[in-house]
Amino acid sequence: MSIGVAPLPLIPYPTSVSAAPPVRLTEATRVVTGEVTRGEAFLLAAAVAERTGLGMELVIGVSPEPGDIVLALGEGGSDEGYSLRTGDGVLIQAATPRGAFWGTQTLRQLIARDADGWFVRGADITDSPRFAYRGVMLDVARHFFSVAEVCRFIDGISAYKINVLHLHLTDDQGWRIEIDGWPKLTELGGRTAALGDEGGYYTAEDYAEIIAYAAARHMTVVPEIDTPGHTHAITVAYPEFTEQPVMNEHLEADAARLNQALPVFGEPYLSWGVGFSSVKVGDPATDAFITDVFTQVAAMTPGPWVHLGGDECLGTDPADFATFVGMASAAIAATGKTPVAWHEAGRSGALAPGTVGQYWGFRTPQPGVADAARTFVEGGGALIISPADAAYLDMKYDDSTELGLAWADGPTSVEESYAWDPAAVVPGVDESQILGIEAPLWAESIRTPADIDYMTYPRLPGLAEIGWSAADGPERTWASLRERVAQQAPAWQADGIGYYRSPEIDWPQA
Ligand code: TNX
Repeated sequence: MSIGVAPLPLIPYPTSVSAAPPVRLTEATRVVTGEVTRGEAFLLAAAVAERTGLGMELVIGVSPEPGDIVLALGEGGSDEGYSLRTGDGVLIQAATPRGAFWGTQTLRQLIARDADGWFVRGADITDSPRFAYRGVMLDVARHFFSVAEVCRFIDGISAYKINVLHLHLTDDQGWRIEIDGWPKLTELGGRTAALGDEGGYYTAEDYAEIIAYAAARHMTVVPEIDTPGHTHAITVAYPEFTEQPVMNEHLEADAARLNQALPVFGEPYLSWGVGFSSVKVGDPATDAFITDVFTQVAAMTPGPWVHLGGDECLGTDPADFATFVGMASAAIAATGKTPVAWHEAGRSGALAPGTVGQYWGFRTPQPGVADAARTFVEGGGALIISPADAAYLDMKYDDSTELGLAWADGPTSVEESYAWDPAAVVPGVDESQILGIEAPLWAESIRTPADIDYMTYPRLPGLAEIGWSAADGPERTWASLRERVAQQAPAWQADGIGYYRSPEIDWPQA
C-alpha cells in the first residue's frame, strides 16, 4: 500500500489485495454457478439486484460468458478462504461453499456507482481468516427480538464475515426458548422484559427458523442458558428450583441510581441489576430440570457449542458454584456438544474437560481474571476473547450517548473498540488456544431494532476485522479503518440500518 492511495472499502481487510480492472454491472450481468453453491449465488444475486435495481439473472451449470459473476468451487485453499478477481467479469473461487460465501460478501462491498451507473471496483484478492470463531452475541433475554428482527440482524453482521451468533436466551428478566414439559418457563418467565416492556419467546419452530437462516449465511448459533445465576425468570415459573434473591451492594446502588425496583422472590424482575439469583445447587429435582433443559437445547441446536453462562453468580456460594458448573458442563458434554462458559466458571476447577471459556475481562486483565481464563486452556479447552472495555457493543460511545451502559471502563469510542489484539489479552495463552473473538450486545437499555443498529454500527466492522484480518496487515490501522468505515454508510443507508454517525469518522453527506 503506497502512501496516499486510498484502500478499497473492504472490512475485514483481505489478506492480499492487488490492482485489477473494474467491471461494469448491466442488465446483461448474470450470476453463474454450479449446483453446490446455488444458495450462496442466489443470496448474492438477490443482494446485488436489491442494491442496484439490475435484474441479476441467476444461472446454474452453464459455461460462463464475459461479464458474468462466477462462483466456482476448486481444489485447495482453507475451509473459509476464497479468491476474487475482477477482469472479464468477476471470478470468485473457493474450496468450500462457505469460502465462496465470504467471497460474495467481499464482492458486495466492492459495488459502487459513478456517472455511468453501477460497477464492481477492480481487485485481485486472496483471503482467509485469522480466527475460526468470529461471533456476535445478542441478548434477547433483557429485551425480546422477534425472529424477523434477529434475521435482519444476521444479515447485517454477516456482511462483516461474522460466523457465530450467540443468543443469550435466558436471564433474570425473561426466558425466551420453549422447553418441552416446562410450559411455565415461557408462559410466565417469557412474558416480561426489562423496563416493563413486552416479552416474548421462540417456539422450537422459531428457533429452528433462526438457525436455518443463519446456516444459509454460514453462521452457527450458540444458545446460552445462563445458570446458576441470572435465573430469576425460573423463579417466576418454577420457584421450587431457585433460592431467595441475595442482595449485593452494586445491585442496591444501581437500583437507587436508576430508580429501579429490587428483586422480589416469585415476582417478575424488570430492573437492570445482576448477581442476586441462583438455582438450588445439589438438589436432585433441580439438577434433573437443568439437565433436561440443556439436553433439549442441545438437541435443537446443530452447532457444536452450548453455553451454560456462569457469570456474576454473587448469590451462589463458591463451593456450590463449582458443584453446579461441574454438573451443568457434564450434562452438556454428555449430549456430545462442547460446553462454553463465562470466564468465572474457570475458577471452579470443576468443568468438563474441553469446556471453552469466554473471557469478558478488560484488555488489561483485572487481578485474578487471567488466571480464571487460563484454566480453560489448561483443561484442554480454548478461549473466546470478548474484552468488555473494547468488544462490548452495549457500552456508550461517549458521555452523550443515551443508550447503553458505561461500567466497563466506558464509554468506548469506535477507535478504542479497535485498539486491541486477541492474542495479547490473556498472558500465557497463545494464538492456537484462542478460538476467536466475540462482540456481545447486552440489552438492558436496548429496546428496538433501531437501538440495536445504533450500538452495533459503526463499532462492529472494526471488531469483525480484529477477528478476521492479520494483526500486522497493512490496513490494520485506525487511520485506514476510519476511511473504510465511512464508506460503509451508503450500503447501511440502502439497507435501512440506522448507524450512529460518530464524530470520529468523516461520513459522506447523508
Ligand atoms: C455483565 S458480561 C454481564 C451482563 C450484563 C452486562 C452489561 C457478563 C458475562 N455479564 O449480565 O448485561 O455486563 O454490560
